[in-house]
Amino acid sequence: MTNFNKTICVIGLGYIGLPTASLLGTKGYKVHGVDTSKHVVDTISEGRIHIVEPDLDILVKSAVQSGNLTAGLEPRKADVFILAVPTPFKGDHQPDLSYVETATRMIAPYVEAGNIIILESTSPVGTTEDIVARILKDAGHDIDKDVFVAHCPERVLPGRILTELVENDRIVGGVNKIATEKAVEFYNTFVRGKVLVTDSRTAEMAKLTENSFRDVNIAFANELSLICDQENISVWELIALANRHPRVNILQPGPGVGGHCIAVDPWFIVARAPKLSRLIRTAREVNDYKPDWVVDKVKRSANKFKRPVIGCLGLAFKADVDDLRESPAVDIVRALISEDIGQVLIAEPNLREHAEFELKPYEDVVSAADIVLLLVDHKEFRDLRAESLKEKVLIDTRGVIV
Ligand code: SAJ
Repeated sequence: MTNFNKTICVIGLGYIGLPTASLLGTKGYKVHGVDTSKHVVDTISEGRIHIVEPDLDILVKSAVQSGNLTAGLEPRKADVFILAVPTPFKGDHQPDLSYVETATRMIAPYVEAGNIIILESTSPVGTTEDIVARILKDAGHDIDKDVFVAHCPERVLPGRILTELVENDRIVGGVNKIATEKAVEFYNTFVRGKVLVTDSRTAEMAKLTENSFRDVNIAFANELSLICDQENISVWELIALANRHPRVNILQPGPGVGGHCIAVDPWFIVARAPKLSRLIRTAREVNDYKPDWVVDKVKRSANKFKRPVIGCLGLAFKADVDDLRESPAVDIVRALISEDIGQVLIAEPNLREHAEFELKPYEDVVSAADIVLLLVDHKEFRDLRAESLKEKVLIDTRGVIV
């Protein structure tokens, strides 16, 4: 398959869809991206971006300027359709697959014999077959002969998306053998990592497994952090020592697990196998409890003061990003304010402003604080030294201040 003259339609221009669309636009494909937001479509059409990701602005600008990337509210006919829409969960931790369903219905009238349809959104087992393939079948397409439906889960790390889109190994699973072959051929045109071959259900489960593995490992670290706090042992020293064993590799504790992936995906396994996934569910509960524990710890320290100034360092869900989705730091700051535990000052060096919180330079927050609460290990905070904070109470949820 040569890229030139091949057309691609990407549905969903968010953190995965936009980098993918613009990358393909610079690899010789003619790409049309679709989003439900007019603001997103207008921004991209002007060669600009609506999300923060290193180097994405340059890539989008060059793809749009070359005419290889267009954006619109409606799909167009294409050789390959890529669905990169959100798959959140509902209040009861059940997956919300309405975006996948809507996106598939949206492309169905544009799909023609010979087309490849790929679901990249992280999805519960069976989604590619039961939603994408079924809707296309109901629309009159022969999914065994004419159109080729496959799942290829995205696996990129925010902050490194453009590198990982090309370098990471990819897992590709079709709803049948021919669909797998067609999808593998497509990914081999732009992926430098290995394209690993399986069926769609295993591909779906593989993605959920990767993020659940990380969640369970972080839950182990977070549980150790509670035990060590009670035992007056440094959990970071403990983990560093244990990790010197050749077969031990524990991740780092923190204020909780955030982001739109690791805090969400394990629930997709639990939803389909509630009785069998006790460890995965417990890990989620352990990680979700950690922000409450941090708030309690601040409260206990605050009791020593009349009305302390609590300096909160960081709001993002992890280091050196501006992404606040599912961020435990935000939940903690909100709880400290709503419970009126003291005067709360907030620093987030990756944001200029925030709709809900007033942000201050981190040096001012540190110098005014009675209690310094480090929530995110941003590079700006890594220079702080315990020695210079010894007049203050220090609660370092990431173990960066030495
Ligand atoms: N965290 C810890 N301790 C650690 C590592 C992470 O508390 O030792 C926390 C972070 O602070 C953050 C959360 O976990 O709140 C998640 O951060 P992350 O860096 O582990 O992962 P994400 O959500 O940015 O990206 C993950 C990646 N998955 C894996 O590494 C298995 C990425 O490759 C996936 O593509 C992405 O989820 C996704 O889109 O599913």
